[in-house]
Amino acid sequence: MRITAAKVIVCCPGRNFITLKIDTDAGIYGLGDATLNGRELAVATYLEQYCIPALIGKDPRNTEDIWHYFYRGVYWKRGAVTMTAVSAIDLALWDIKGKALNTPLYNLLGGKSRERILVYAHATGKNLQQTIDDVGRKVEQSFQAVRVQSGVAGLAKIYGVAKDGRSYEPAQKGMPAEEVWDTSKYLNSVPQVFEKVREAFGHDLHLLHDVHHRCTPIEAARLAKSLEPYHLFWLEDPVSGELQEGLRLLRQHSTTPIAIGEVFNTVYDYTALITEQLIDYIRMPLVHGGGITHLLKVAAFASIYHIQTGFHGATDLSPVNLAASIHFDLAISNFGIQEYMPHQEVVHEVFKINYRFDSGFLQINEAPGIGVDIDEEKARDYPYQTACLPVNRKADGTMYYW
Ligand code: CS2
Ligand code: MG
Repeated sequence: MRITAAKVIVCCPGRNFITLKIDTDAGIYGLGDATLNGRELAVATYLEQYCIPALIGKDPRNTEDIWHYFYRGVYWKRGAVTMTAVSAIDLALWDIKGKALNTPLYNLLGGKSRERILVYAHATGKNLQQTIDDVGRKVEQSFQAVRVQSGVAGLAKIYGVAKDGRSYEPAQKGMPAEEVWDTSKYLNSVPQVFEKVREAFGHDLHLLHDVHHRCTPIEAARLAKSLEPYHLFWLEDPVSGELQEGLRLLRQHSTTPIAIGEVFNTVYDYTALITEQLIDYIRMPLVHGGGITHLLKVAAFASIYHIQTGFHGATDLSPVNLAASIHFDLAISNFGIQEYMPHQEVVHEVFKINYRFDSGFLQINEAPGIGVDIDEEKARDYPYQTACLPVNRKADGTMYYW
């Protein structure tokens, strides 16, 4: 089998998505998600200029060799743009492989270790009561795990809190919006939120929280310790992940489980975090973390240290990534949980999906490969629109982590 052509499909059904489509001489094509929120066209250009010409003529079944061709074969390695391009190629090739063997992707990854995958929903609110009400709505929808993000008095905007009940979409059209941050107000507010949520919903509901990279290690240690009475399923991105050894300080002070890595893109971002057991969940998604080929290795490495997966699954990762994640989550033994933010209905005009939510879990059908398809004609109805993630400043104007 040979790759005969490949192209990048750019569309914006409610938000921007980048999809790589690889065609073969067997009449089979594969799809890979290449979406990188706020940097979409950088990945599209990287694929079109530096990857697609080199793909033509290769045997798409040689996923290991092709992965290394675009990883080791590149001098300027790693980084979100480069690895999202590598991931998209890898996902498309595994999609082709499954279709050529006429079997769902999970059968190529070890088969089913479970029949369905536990997911977590997002609950948000500008204030405590709105947040409690939204958690209640997610419980009514049968979610067994809920990420809770609440507004903080005195902060006009905060990560994770949707505007006026709309689904949370942080990238806004045009140049970055500026948000103002106050760690002290935040640290004083969060424990109260979880105290009230536990009072309202008891102790069996899995609760998660995303700090979104905004504490120093000692601040994160204080937060994680203050949340111990509410036994979170995980505390996510407590610190900016570049400083892996920063998690040692947090780990000395708290038993709250830690999840890190949605902004990571190779195993090298994780080495100390995994070998020193500084985290409990790896978040690096297929679309940014080197695809199936790399994440199989990373998940196996993590499993040796009793670390589970908890893949990123926000709406700025496409249905191609989510379906591939479900296949991966079904197969591996150290699956933990999957983030699930349902895409807006308009997204499903373009992406034909093969998974469904049922009573707190996601299930996938028996379609071969990844199993999602794209309607290219419909995609053309939704042209790209420049959109950027916000930036964040401390109250004194200092640039900070968003
Ligand atoms: C968040 C994301 O889902 C999460 O855990 O961290 O919403 C993140 O902010 C976006 O994916 C950024 O594009
Ligand atoms: Mg996050």
